[in-house]
Order: sequence, then structure tokens, then C-alpha cells
Amino acid sequence: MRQAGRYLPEYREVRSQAGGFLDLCYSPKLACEVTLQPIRRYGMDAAILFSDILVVPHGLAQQVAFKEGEGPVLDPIRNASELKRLSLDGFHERVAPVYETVSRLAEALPKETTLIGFAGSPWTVATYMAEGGGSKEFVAVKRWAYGDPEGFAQLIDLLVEATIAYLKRQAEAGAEVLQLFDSWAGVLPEPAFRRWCIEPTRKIIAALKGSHPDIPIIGFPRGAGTLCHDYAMETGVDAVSLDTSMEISWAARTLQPKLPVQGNLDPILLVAGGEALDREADRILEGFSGGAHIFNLGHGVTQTTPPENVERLARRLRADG
Ligand code: 1CP
Repeated sequence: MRQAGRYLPEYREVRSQAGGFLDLCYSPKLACEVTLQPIRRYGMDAAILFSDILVVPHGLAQQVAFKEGEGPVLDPIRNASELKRLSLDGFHERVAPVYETVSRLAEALPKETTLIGFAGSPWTVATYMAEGGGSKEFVAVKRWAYGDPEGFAQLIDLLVEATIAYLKRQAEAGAEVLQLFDSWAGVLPEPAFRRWCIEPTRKIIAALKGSHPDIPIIGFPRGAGTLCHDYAMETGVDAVSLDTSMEISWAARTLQPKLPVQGNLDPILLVAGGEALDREADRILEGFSGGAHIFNLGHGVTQTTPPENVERLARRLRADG
């Protein structure tokens, strides 16, 4: 999950030097620095590359901007003819600074700290591309997917191809694990979930396993509920990351015998802190103690998190061994 960000004063300091948020993502020196910040403070077992899932649409020549206090703003693409504005030509050149950041991190990180590269899953990235930013109802992207599935498939196929190329380069630059974020997997009905989340993810993983069979791939189908089982079984992921709403006993019974799970502390418990945080961390450790488990949040760290609560959690997890 996101572990860097504005809750850390040292991030805000670097962010204020960088100009825009995308400039930060495309500055290997600064992106490397903000990736390392939470590792220095807390010594997590893994560092996640500092970048964003919207680097991929930008690499495909879509206009992408991050407006202060507003989040991402994109020039929307809502049908097959608008899709012609995008191209894979020049993709690697545009996103090359991200590969450079990965190389620097591979050098800079302590040997025992795993470097996680990532990309958004095609469905989730497509929601931002069609909506022109974040969304509550996903009307534009769903109207396209439901109304013209053949046309929408062209966008998803383009994203599959770009994501494969992008993650291969991250692996070559030194990423040791790759994660696919499908943050909006949970807004689709079952058949659409299978077509637009499971199927593209399966294609991406098949290609990566062909070129980099030893790199584990973690999938995060946020909000998928019980469909998380089919996602875990059919996409070829090596581990599945669980969101906060996932019932632990269900996941322990249904998923954990088949593959490692990651998760799923409510990030708002890191805002609340205190015994509520301790109790919930213990409940998660206990619930997943019967199999392979990577302790993590159920979603990214939020901006109002007091850094000392992250420290408290890290200490507690270490004490547990
Ligand atoms: O300056 C800032 O604080 C901007 C906030 C921010 C940060 C810290 C954004 C804007 N992106 C990021 C970095 C980021 N994004 C990482 C780096 C990890 C790290 O080093 O800690 C990662 C893995 C992401 C992935 C990402 N971006 C996702 C998938 C995971 C998730 O949180 O669900 C998504 C959906 C995005 C889009 C995005 N980027 C930024 C914002 C505010 C958003 C969400 C917009 C929305 O509300 O829909």
C-alpha cells in the first residue's frame, strides 16, 4: 500500500521542492528519497517504489495533471475514436525516469529490504482515463464498458500491453516483487468483473511469468468480496492483498490454504492509534496465524496519520516476531 506521503513532514519538505506531483514521480533523485523515508523511520520489510498508477496513461500520451487539493485531472477518453489520441510510441521514453528510480532504489536499499514495483490494473487505470479523474459513480467508464464492450476492450488491451512492458522494465531495473492495484475492482457486477478485472490481470501475469518467472506478483482487487477467490485462483497471482472489509475468517479458510494473503488493517486505525490500533493488529495476526501472511494495511496510509502511530504499530509487529 502507499506508505510514503503527506503524513510525513520530510515528504512535505521534498514535495515542496519538486513543483508538481508528476515532477516528483519523474525525478529519480527525489522519488528515491521519498521511497526511502518510511523505511528509514520504521524499517519496514519492503519498500514500495514512489510513483503513481497514472504514470501509465501519461506514458500513453494522455494529458494528466495533479491539482492541489483536487487529485488527478485527465483529459477524458470516452470512446474508441478518442482512443486514437493514445499511443505506445514513446511510452518508455516518457516513463524512463521511473525505471531510473527503481535502479537507484535497488542500489540504495538495505539488502534485507524487498523492493516492490507496481502498476495499476487496466480496469482501475481505465476508470481515471474515462472519468477524467477520481469518481463516485463511474458513469462514464461504465457507460462505455457496457454500451460498447468491443471499443472498451481496445482501451483495456492497450493498457494490458503497456502494463506488461512497464512492469518488465521495472523488473529489469531491480524490482523484486510486483504489485497490481485494482482499487476499483469492487464497483463491477460479476460478469464485468470477470471480463475487465480477472481477464486482463491474467494476461499481464502470464506475460510476466514468461519473462520473469521468479518475480512474485501480488494482486489487490479492492472490494471484490467473495470474488476475490476466483481472482486469486484464475489470474495466476502469487499472493492476494485484502482490503479492510474482507472477513478474516473467510479469507483464512478460503484463500490462505491456497496462497499467501496480505493485509488488512484499516488505515484509519493509524489515525486513531492507542489500544484500538493494538487490538486490531492482534486480531489480524491471530486470524491469519494459520498460514502465510504479510501484514499490511487494507488501503494506503491517510494524510492525517500521526507518524508515531505507525511507529507504535511497527514496534508491536516486531515484538510479535
Ligand atoms: O502529494 C501527495 O501527497 C499526493 C498524494 C499521492 C501519493 C503519495 C498520490 C496522488 N499518489 C501517491 C503515490 C502513490 N500512489 C503510490 C506510492 C507508494 C509510496 O511510496 O508510498 C502508490 C502505490 C500509488 C497508487 C495509486 N494511485 C492508486 C492505487 C492504490 C490505492 O491507493 O488505491 C490509486 C487509485 C492512485 C490514484 C491517485 N493518486 C493520487 C491520488 C490522490 C489518487 C486517488 C484519486 C481518487 O480519489 O480517486
